[in-house]
Amino acid sequence: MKPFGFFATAMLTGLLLSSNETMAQKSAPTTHTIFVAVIEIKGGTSPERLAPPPVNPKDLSKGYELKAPGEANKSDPKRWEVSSYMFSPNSVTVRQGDTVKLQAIVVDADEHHVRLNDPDGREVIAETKWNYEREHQLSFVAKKNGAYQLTCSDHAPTMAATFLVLPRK
Ligand SMILES: [Cu+2]
Repeated sequence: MKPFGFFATAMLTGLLLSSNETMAQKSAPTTHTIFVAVIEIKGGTSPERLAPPPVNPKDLSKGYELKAPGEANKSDPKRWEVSSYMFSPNSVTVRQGDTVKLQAIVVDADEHHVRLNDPDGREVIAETKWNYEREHQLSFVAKKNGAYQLTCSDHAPTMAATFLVLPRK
């Protein structure tokens, strides 16, 4: 009776293990195509409505710009403007092992020197120039959990996008 009982227990354990293994099976890595627009957003007004900011936004980030009255619009010499370069979207979440393909288009009138670093700060994609009015592609495999950072060195630290990599479920 005992040997049979042991055998039956071993069989049952085996069944439970394989059933747990099935439940813990992870989803297969996938490829995400992310369409990214490289944009410049602007806002402006006149000093009668609101004075220009006391701090030059450029001192906060190279991605910010202030055009003082007289610089923003020749036909409206009082108008002043602030602007910011951005990636849109600038936050994307994927799972570890997924492939991320960026299909970018630069819709502002500037060029951008873009690089990608992994969660440990290591360079995944070396700096490359993205020209205005042109489309650009880059692709990487999200090998590590954590935040991958796409940064433009001309307009850092605000011109950046985060690819948050979560553990595979
Ligand atoms: Cu830039």
